[in-house]
Amino acid sequence: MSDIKKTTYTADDIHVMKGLEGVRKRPAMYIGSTNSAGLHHLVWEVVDNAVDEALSGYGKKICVTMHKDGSISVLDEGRGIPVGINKETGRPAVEVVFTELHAGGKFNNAVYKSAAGLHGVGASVTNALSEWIDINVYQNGNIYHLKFENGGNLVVPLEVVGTCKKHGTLVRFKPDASIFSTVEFKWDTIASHLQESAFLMKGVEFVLTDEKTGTVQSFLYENGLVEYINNVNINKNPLSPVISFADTDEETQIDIEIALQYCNEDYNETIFSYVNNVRTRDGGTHETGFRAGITKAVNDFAETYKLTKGKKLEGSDIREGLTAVVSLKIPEMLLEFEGQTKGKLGTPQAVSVVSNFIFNKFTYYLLENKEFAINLINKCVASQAARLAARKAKEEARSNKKPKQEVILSDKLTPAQSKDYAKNELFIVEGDSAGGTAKKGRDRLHQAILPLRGKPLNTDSISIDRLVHNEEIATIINTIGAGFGQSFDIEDIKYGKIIIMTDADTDGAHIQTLLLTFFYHYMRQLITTGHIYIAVPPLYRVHKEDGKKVVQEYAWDDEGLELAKKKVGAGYKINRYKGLGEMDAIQLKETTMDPKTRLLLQVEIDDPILAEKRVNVLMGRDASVRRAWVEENVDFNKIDTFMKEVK
Ligand code: TSJ
Repeated sequence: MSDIKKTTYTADDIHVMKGLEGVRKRPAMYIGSTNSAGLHHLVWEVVDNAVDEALSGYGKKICVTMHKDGSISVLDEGRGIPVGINKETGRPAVEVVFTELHAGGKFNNAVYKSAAGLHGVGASVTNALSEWIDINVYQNGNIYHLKFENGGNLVVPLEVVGTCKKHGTLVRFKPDASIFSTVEFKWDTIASHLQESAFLMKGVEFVLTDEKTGTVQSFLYENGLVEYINNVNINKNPLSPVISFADTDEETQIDIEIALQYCNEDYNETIFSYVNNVRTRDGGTHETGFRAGITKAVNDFAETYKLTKGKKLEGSDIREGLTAVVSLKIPEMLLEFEGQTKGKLGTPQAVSVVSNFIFNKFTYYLLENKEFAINLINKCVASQAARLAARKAKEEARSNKKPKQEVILSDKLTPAQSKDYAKNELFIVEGDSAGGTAKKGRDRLHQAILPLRGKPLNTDSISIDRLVHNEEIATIINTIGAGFGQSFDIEDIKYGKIIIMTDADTDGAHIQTLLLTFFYHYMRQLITTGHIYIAVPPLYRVHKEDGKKVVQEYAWDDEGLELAKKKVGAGYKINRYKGLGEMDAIQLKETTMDPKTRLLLQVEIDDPILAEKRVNVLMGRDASVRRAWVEENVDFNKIDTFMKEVK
């Protein structure tokens, strides 16, 4: 039995499981939720460990396989999880990894702690929330195996089951269906996570296989971040090829990789930042440094060559139309995260390290590429001019003694009575008839209704210029009241919540996608500051007449339907709603509009690569690229990956 000591399991072992019991009692505390997002967390915990191993330089391939029995496996070509006896616990290290919370990091003294070592809760959480988990370690010519069942009970202790030449780790598990609202792994969700890792780890291959459908997809990027940008900027009009820089700061040992590209006809600034391969969705000191460095490089260049006419460019002028990926590897000693979700880098050194780095590199690049530099500065000057013009127009409007001019509202809008804008809600409703029902069911004080006739836009024919001339879109811009694009000012919005209300079918999803695309492109702050919502009408009404009274319950999914049947009791009837139009005003109010009882999804950008790419394709100049991509990639029933539930 080579180096495994025989272990006897005694009463002492019981405390090991206690931690896992806690995970089963309150899964959301560890994985955020027990819905689809939580389910996929189980996969990330395992994948991230394999990624860490590759990041430390062991193994260049990671395979994820969705199996027919509903389980999923992850295989790497690393050193294999250590199988020797851990002194503290007297058990094999690999067993500890799967039974103790946060145990993974203890055995890992890599310089850069990444995904798993940072905020990851560890593979033990995956074990705790699985029907079974099966582990094979290929190491020292042996195949080691152990298995847990029912949330972490060790049913097959570590043993050698064979010999082999390779090294690596294979972990396969089946999520516990009694814990999750769904145990169906989603190809798109996993593919997009693996692709993101592949962009960040050039030269490491990620292979995703679905045994049910026979689909296999490989992600391997030799040019990492350059391909990341090329991928998201598809269908845009770039000023130059992707520009990239990499280096390690001697003093701090902070490793920096940055890729960037400027595009015309884009006034957003899109920065994707990462620390040790974990996305820092709330930015932090590295983003601050990046912004400062880029701004100074361009400003200094413009000044040296006298390319601006007097007025100094502002940071926002310089970063309009910029897409960048900033990826840092920071030694554990210097790592600091902030914010509730730890999505913001706090490490103070990162400001100057990154700003000096990008200032030096980009300055040199500008000097070496004068034509690009001049084009860029012309673009910045144009942004500046547009910004100043917008401000001037606003100031003039204010200095007009007349009270602030009321926007002429469309006669399609049924306004809210209150002037307390933050409390007001705008419902953008699919179809005139549902609009009429919503009008009757609304709270007159705070809810406004704007019906949209049919699909507001056709993805096959939109172009940026035509878009804002589209009547439906123009009405939306006017109603929200804060301008759009460059002149959008979130301070001016007339509604605290903007709620898209469509039928729960493909057409409805199509309209949602189009509107979200529009908001993302032209009023991005509305999304990033959490103002955009999707109303979720119920799928079923379960009811019966009980004497003179009607007993009824609504259900949003099949699980809810079962519950509703029980609540209503024998003799129930079921209506299946096919659209908003089938509800009367009272029903629509109760189920979809009243803040006390409705279900809303708050739109957030959960998958930035997909969001950015989708928008660039849908809003891009080339209709044929758009059409091809839509046909191949957009399943309009899958846009839920962008949202989280709220009231
Ligand atoms: F998450 C997990 F535990 F389930 C898991 C871990 C899943 C998969 C697919 C792979 C892994 C994993 C862990 N692959 N490689 C490793 N490496 C280690 O655990 C390891 C190996 C050697 C040393 C060492 O210092 O010699 C240290 C570590 C952490």
